Amino acid sequence: MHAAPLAAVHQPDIDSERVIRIERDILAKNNDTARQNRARLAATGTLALNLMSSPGSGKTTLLVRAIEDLKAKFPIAVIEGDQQTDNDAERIRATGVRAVQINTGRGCHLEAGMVGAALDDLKTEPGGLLFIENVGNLVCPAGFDLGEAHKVVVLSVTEGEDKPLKYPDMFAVADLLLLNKADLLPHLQFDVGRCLAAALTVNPHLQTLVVSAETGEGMAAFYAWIEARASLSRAAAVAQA
Ligand SMILES: Nc1nc2c(ncn2[C@@H]2O[C@H](COP(=O)(O)OP(=O)(O)OP(=O)(O)O)[C@@H](O)[C@H]2O)c(=O)[nH]1
Ligand SMILES: [Mg+2]
Ligand SMILES: [Zn+2]
Repeated sequence: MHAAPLAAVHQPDIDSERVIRIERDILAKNNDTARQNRARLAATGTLALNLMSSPGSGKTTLLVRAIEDLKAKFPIAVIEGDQQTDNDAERIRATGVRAVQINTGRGCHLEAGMVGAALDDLKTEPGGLLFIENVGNLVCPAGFDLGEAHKVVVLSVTEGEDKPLKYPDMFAVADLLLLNKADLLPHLQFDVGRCLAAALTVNPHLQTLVVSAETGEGMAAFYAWIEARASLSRAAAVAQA
């Protein structure tokens, strides 16, 4: 996704056809590994969600609240992606669920191979939830399938209502948009309707929920969304067995 344009911009003398070939190979290999991850998760009836957003939109805060509210109903495991630190994995572990931190170093997105390796460590329990928090970045994580059942994009109201139009790829690949930090709306010039319309312009099939990870507003609808899909994953695994 991003390797080619970045390389081409930073080193204009690189042969662009060669760059495109390398990029295609990287994505093909990633897609193969993602298929293996998806098969592994399907076998145990695990519902995997890939959460993506720009840095600081509230992914970890949302996860901590969701885990507190859902951990009595589901076995839950979390894969945390960040360039550096295991701060987010520590925040997740404080809830009592298992979390693996992946540090991507200079890398700006998770790839399927990293998730496969984390799955070896986590050993997800049957019928559970796997949350994958991607590296904070609204651009290239959109291009890398990890083997998840659904991509969830988080956008917070402090980021501006035009983001879906400026970064369309992320909103085009997502199944669900969580518009977070709704508790801050009284303090901002932010038109929720315009923002959601922009997102639907990019992706008419996108589902949208307005939430606050801080106050819990709107979170019940997110849990219902998760529970419905977790039931389907479990039923599919039983049928497959
Ligand atoms: N007011 C308000 N603040 C929030 C909400 N959700 C998250 N925050 C705050 O936003 C900041 C960033 O939240 P994180 O959960 O760390 O965001 P993140 O997306 O995980 O960030 P990275 O992992 O660094 O990309 C923290 O100060 C949170 O307390 C919300 O719903 N309302
Ligand atoms: Mg985080
Ligand atoms: Zn990247």
